Amino acid sequence: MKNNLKNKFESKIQPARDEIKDLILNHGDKVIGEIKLSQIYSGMRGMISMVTETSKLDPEEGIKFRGYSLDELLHLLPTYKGGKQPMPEGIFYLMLMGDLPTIEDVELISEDWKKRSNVPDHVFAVLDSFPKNAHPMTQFSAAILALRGDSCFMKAYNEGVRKKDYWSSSYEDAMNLIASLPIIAAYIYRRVYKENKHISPNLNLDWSGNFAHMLGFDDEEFHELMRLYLTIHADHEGGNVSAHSSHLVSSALSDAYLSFSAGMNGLAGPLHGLANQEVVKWLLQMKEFYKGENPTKDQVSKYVEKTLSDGRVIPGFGHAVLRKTDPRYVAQRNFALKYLKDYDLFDLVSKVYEVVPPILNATGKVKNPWPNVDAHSGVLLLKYGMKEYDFFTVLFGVSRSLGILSQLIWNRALGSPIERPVSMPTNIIKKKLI
Ligand code: HAX
Repeated sequence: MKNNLKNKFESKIQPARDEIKDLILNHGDKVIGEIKLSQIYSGMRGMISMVTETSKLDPEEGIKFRGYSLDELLHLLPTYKGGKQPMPEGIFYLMLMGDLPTIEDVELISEDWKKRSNVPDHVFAVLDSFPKNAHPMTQFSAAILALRGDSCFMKAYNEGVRKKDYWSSSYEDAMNLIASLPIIAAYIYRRVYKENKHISPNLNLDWSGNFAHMLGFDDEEFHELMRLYLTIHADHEGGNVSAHSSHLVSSALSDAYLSFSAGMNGLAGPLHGLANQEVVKWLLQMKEFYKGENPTKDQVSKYVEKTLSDGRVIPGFGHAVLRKTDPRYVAQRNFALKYLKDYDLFDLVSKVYEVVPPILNATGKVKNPWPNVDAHSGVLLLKYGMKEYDFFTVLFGVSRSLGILSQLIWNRALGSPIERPVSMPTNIIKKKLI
């Protein structure tokens, strides 16, 4: 089987370049949105200000990857032999190529990533130099930077590559980085929590299965969970903090390593990807508060009220764009209904799902009282024995590489410009208005 993904991708570039050139030429002066003063002071909510091809978030319908809803993709993407969950290789193909992969396309990506999964010794030495209590996301981001010595793009750039060919070496960087992330993440996990006892890759497995194996989990159900997990966290259009920060950094022609590491620093914030660890911490604290008993709905309500009156947010609830229950939450709930029915923490998550939205609604200020992806992911991992919840955002990060890096390849192919919006001090804004 010949791996012609790169050639197939190349054939998509010129038509896409022509399409955008034509759009700008014929419609470049058209207005497609207006900016209100309040948006400038509220984190640019609702402003159309960048182009992302890989996925689009609809407030009501949730994420769509190249036009397909998550629910559709859970049925349409190829699955691993005998399994039911989609393989993340498939969503990567879809985001990069714009159309659905065949099983052969997915297997070719799996094979390609296996061949590319090389992490030089100095990266492990960088990780070994961290104190074990350094947050796993700090270690993850630093290791990605340490890998950068291998950047094909920087080498090509230093050798004077032409702008129209930037995409080719960026493609190599993106594929090499995606292939290597599970090794780095598993190394961090085993070093910090499993007495530095590392597990060699099993190259008979797919990307997710091998990752689960290197983490130390060989239960096929956990492998299926990993496939689901790494698929549903892959992308959430371009405006979220991790995708946007990667996009911004890469617009300066910083290579894939610099750009992706920047995105991971954003993902590590508690209002974004770190929320998955915060949810588990909060659930366990609630259980402890009720002396280890599984709280009743009434007790959950009281705990939620207490969290709010302490001036804290309810982790895993709310969203800057979504206005309904996150379809990624629903996908995980369906997995739990199948495999975790009698698990006490799933029962608690279900009670929280019933209790929190009306309480958040009653505050009168929360725009979306419904759960997001992070409200559910942690308990699934706990159930299979992965208890070290400060590692969970690293798993999210490994998945997010698929969306961020497929878009980075497109940005290079389309010659996306350096990003440089305008900022203003309040006194000038006032002068413009009054
Ligand atoms: N609990 C309590 N208060 C909340 C809340 C929550 N879950 N969600 C929003 N609010 C509050 C905001 O803090 C804000 O209060 P102030 O006006 O006093 O500042 C008010 O409601 C309006 O906020 P909003 O417009 O509804 O929400 P934002 O777009 O400003 O913020 C957040 C969106 C996701 C950051 C927010 O809902 C939040 O903090 N949620 C909890 C943390 C979380 O789950 N983050 C993960 C989000 C998904 C993600 O990125 N995953 O990686």
